[in-house]
Amino acid sequence: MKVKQELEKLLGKEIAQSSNEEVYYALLNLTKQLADERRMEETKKKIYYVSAEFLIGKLLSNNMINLGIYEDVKKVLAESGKTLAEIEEIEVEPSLGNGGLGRLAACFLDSIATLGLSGAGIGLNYHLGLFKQVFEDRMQKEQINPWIKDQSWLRKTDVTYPVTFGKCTVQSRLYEIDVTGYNNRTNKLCLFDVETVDESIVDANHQFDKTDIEKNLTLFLYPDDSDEDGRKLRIYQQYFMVSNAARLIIDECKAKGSNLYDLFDYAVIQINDTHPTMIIPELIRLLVAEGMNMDAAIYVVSKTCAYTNHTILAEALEKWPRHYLAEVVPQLVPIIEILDDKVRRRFSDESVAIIDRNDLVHMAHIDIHYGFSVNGVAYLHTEILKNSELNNFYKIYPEKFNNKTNGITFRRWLLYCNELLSDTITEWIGDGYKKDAMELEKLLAFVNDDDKLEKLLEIKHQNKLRAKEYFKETQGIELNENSIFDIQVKRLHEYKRQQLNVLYVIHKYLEIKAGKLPTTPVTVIFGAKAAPAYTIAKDIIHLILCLQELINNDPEVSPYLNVVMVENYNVTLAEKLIPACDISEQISLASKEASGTGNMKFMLNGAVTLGTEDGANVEIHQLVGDDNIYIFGESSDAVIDHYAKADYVSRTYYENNPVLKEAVDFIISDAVMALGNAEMLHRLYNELLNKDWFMTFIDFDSYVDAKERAYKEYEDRKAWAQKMMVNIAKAGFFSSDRTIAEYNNDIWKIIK
Ligand code: DL6
Repeated sequence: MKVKQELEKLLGKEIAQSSNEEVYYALLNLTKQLADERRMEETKKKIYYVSAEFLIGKLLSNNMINLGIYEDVKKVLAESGKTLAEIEEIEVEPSLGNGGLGRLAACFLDSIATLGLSGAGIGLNYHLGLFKQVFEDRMQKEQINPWIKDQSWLRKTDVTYPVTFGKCTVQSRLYEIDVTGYNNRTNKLCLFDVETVDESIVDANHQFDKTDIEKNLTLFLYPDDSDEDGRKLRIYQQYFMVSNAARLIIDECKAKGSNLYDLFDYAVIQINDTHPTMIIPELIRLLVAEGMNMDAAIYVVSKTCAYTNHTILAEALEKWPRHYLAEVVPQLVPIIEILDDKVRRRFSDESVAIIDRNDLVHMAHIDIHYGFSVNGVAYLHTEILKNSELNNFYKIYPEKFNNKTNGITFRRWLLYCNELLSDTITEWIGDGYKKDAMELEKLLAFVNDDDKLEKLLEIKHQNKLRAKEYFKETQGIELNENSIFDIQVKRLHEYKRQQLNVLYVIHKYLEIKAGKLPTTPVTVIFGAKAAPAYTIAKDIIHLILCLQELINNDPEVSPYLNVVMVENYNVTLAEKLIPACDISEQISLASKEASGTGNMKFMLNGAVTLGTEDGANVEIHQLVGDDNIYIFGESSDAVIDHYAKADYVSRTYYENNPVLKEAVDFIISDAVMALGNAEMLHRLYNELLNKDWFMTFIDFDSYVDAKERAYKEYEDRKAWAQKMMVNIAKAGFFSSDRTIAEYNNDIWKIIK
């Protein structure tokens, strides 16, 4: 295809004569046309990945890479005096996800299409997304994040369904976004919306009438659930998502010839965490409405649905009061009661019941009893599910449990975000790794090749310069490209322990003040959004922003240590930060991070992990060996034991460790209080001292040791580059193409 002619045909003029915005929209349309040409006939069986989140990121470059026009477009733009980077600035990042769970769903859609599997994502079209984070007075403030433009990747369809709740019926509308595979088929992301949604009901403080379902249903992802109306709104959203999904799936299967008794030959439904769980009773309800008897419907649905668990945190394993469901979706309650009754007849163990003694409906229990597969997302996580969290279920259904270690798409997280590195790898080992990521292991041959090691260091430096320029321009942030980039970017949560990193920063600050200077300066970079109602998480952000102000403005310290918290961390910012990173902070309390996927992205881009033996860090450790990772902290067994015995007392650590005490006390020191809010800082201090549910203090010493070791070893540039090379070489296992091939072979069986 002649890219220049095609583009100029769409523009009606020369590229050089067109604005960046005109070029962006011409590229959007060209890409959509090409994606459409790659649509293929569907196979009999299709995978439906149902998820509350799809954190898809900007799509233009990713699609152009997958469609094979990326290089040509870049060349053509350059000939006309334009760069792709400036064109991409026009694109707004869709706000359809929150964190790892949503980004995983996006990577999976890419790999499903890349492996040539017939599949679709199904979710909701949130108009205002999660929220846009801004910092005011060194605090997180939330703003609406509208992202839908007149022209976008969304395609309006004619598909609509009436969806009935207890109090009203709404009319849905299906929108689609094409999902391109790398040199392969085009699939779809199906996003349901409600015709009557009204963005104008949201006031300047982000408040809106949570009971006005017709108008608010698809406004926000994860609306505030700190009150009853908020929690019910989440149920409305979940039911709306799954009722539409169920009907779409039934219609598509019927159109392909299913008589519904054989639904499982036509569809497999992957339930992504518990948000889509109601698809099980909803499908049963719809099949019964089609004339099937209840037992047959339960049998068919149980053979069609599979469940992925993404967390062992109790707060995220949803339990809804039965009376909420009775109000919002009364039609499902009798079905859920039948499902519960059948479980109770088979098993006397109260802990596996669906409706508990407090009348709470355990969504995960529905998935496990009435799905045919239950998977965790990393080896350790699945072991914890089998041996402790879900052990009572594992004893009943050992055959259902399986592990699928997460993965990431290398198209976005290497080829696109780190072109310097991917071009260099191609020069060294050819481009086979783009289709078979395990070929990256060929890089191991260069682990003693000085020139190539030097080149890796040079690429890292270039990526730091690129990040420096980007953050200067977009956020006014100054980054020192000659410093160690030590990065922790992920959702803000106490279990992820940003607060542990913060305590180290304070410790380092105090050391520098006392005259102990690091050899190479360090920049500790954070990026994280806190859930709007999560008070302590917002307090942690506040502390980071106070320290940023204090440290970066202290002439004694800032030449050696800087703290940076980027605003509104999202996929676009991740693409800039990850290639520039030296040290990847993966410091969750062992047993709490199901997998992590940021850890894989950093590794692939040549960062060295500093982490606990948690989630997929365990597998990274095994792959790269002791010399190429910094592991610290209590083991997951020890942590689980502490919880069981309830014997962790944070104050004891504080009282017995003067270095830790000094760092903790600094939170409420005059220096910090002068910049911050006393109530927030005291609350955080007291939380750590009196509760510290995620055991920050237990790992403080070993964290400081590991970090000091990493900083010291960074000084030996050759040895560090060798660690980088090994990390990149061993990252192939974490390609989402591998993960999806495993889902297909073990669970979905779309292509045998
Ligand atoms: O599986 C994707 C992703 C994992 O990598 C993270 O470790 C895990 O925290 C995340 N889970 C969730 C669910 N809720 N919580 N917490 O986002 O899934």
